[in-house]
Amino acid sequence: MALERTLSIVKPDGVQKNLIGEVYRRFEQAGLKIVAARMMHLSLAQAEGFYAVHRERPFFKDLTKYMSSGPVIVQVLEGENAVAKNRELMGATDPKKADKGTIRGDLAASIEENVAHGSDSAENAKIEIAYFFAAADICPRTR
Ligand code: RTP
Ligand code: MG
Repeated sequence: MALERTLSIVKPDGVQKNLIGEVYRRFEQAGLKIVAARMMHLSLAQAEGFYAVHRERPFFKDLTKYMSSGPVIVQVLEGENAVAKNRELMGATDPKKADKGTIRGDLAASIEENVAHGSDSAENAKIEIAYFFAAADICPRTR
């Protein structure tokens, strides 16, 4: 199976609760390699642009306000089946429904403040990676 890339974000609640290391540990243990990373404090406009697919949803305003409320760390993960593997590691959107052993099941406070974002398809991963990174920012791992 070919290597795949996905876009991951440790959301403001994850950074605030000092969970960056814990989330990265889970990626690395699962064989997902970090090939680009960047800490940033999103503006409201950047959060709105990133989550534009959800602009008609009732939670859009809250979501974008929360996503711009503090620093996040954005990373590109590379590995076999990276999109699905990252979604598996994160667990269900709502931590009440997420399995134990998943990032959200173990660490998230609510359906909104749920620690991590992960692209939901290979096609969206390409769009989301390009939203934050130039091709030259990505450092393919040879070992
Ligand atoms: P994400 O895009 O952040 O990886 O999360 P997801 O695919 O599991 O869930 P999605 O439906 O794409 O929703 C995006 C984010 O919006 C917030 N949300 N709030 N209040 C609510 O009912 C609600 N529903 C979703 C969450 O932060 C969710 O991760
Ligand atoms: Mg989503």
